Amino acid sequence: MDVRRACVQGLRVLGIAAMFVTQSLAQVSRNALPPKPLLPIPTERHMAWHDMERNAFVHFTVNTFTGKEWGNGDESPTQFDPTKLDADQWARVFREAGFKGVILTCKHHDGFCLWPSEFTDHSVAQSPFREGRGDVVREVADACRRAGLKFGIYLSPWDRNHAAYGTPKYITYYRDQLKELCANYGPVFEMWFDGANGGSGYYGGSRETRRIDGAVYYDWPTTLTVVRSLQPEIVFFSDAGPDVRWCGNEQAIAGETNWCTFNTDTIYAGKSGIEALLNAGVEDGTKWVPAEANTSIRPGWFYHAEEDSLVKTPGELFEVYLNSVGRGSTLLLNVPPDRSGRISEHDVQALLGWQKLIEREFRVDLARGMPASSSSYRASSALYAPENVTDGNAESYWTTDDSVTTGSIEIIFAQPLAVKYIVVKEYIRLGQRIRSFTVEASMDGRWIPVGAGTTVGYKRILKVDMVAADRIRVNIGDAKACPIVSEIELY
Ligand code: FUL
Repeated sequence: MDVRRACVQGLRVLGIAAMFVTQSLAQVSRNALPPKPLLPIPTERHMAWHDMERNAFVHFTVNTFTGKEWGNGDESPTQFDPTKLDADQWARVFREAGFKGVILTCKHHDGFCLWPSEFTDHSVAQSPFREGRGDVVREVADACRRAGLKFGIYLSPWDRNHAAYGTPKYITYYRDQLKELCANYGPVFEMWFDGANGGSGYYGGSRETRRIDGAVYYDWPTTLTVVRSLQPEIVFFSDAGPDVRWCGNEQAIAGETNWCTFNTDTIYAGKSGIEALLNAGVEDGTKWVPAEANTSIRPGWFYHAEEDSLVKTPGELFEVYLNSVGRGSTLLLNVPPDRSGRISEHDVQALLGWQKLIEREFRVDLARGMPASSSSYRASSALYAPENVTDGNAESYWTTDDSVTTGSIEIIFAQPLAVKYIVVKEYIRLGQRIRSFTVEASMDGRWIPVGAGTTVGYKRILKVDMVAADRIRVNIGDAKACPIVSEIELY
């Protein structure tokens, strides 16, 4: 073939290809538009928070030195004396343990401030720590930044030290402190508002019981606006939101059914008796308020030497992981520093053992890159084909036509493989949809049921009795709208 003929033929091939591209683009735009979001959907702030999966909680104050869990507010700041405080050690351990962020109790219910607040003397400035010139908040925030961890703040609304607690003057004080913390320590990823309001306290010497109506007294909407203006990316946690809700228990057991959706009428209410509601969420809730699951590595929130033998084992922490992250929640695990100001070796070993266990159990995703088939897929377009769930890309997904709310995806192995965990992820950017699903495994063409669940959300991990399978099938039995699955991983 001479050069001229070759060129003409080449152009013809290009022309035909261009025609196909134009045609298929037209088809895509007609039939295969992505599903419309099923409201409510997460914000970008929520998505960044979901992606963190595991954060460390740090309870540290005068209680560490008095042996209490709730200080009365009359503790002398001179009792706060961590002589070997090493925030870089905390950050190193937390990073190695797989945490992405750290939330520090800058002030617990006893009112003692871990930073030299200009609005009170009841702080590190009056303590022997760094001869009164120290700032624990600064050291921790800086160490987190150096270690690539995000930093978050806990500032107890209830203050058993402050003379004005219960009056409007205290709300001004509380907001001034929030401003100090939000303006001077770099980006804050999460603000943790504790719901506890126990009543009795020192209160500047009055030593009495003060009761407030939590839903009204704190005027949360104004406080949140103040904080948001200083930290636009912050996520607010409280018992019931507004950004992130409590999972309803302090064992970090997220709901077996766990909707990220919730209703605003329950926000700030501080009501008791809503634990079950917080745990499960509200299927038709009008706001995206996912559950955060918190617990402590020890029986108490603060360090007590007598609890050294009661630190959760790596195996127990792994169960905590499955019950929280494995049910679509973010885990907030408390690891309290000891009196020297370091994370004790007992806790370090438990955390590192836990991380090793997670790495061992989830080492190789057997589904990655494997062929997949499905009962149907949206507009039969490759954009929504079942292979998207095994491509390791959280942004691609399998979905069905709008009229279809059930479906099966099958992952096919070249030879039988042993499977112990099935991980399913919904593409929650378009809303949480799946109400129930089952999993089956095939051995020589015979299908056996191996697991079932209700909601999926950000991530759902099902532990199954080890099966040797040549195919695994995930069946979406019920969904609020066409189901959208971004990943299926098998370990
Ligand atoms: C509770 C508090 O009373 C505990 O002391 C601890 O801070 C825990 C995380 O929240 O409401």
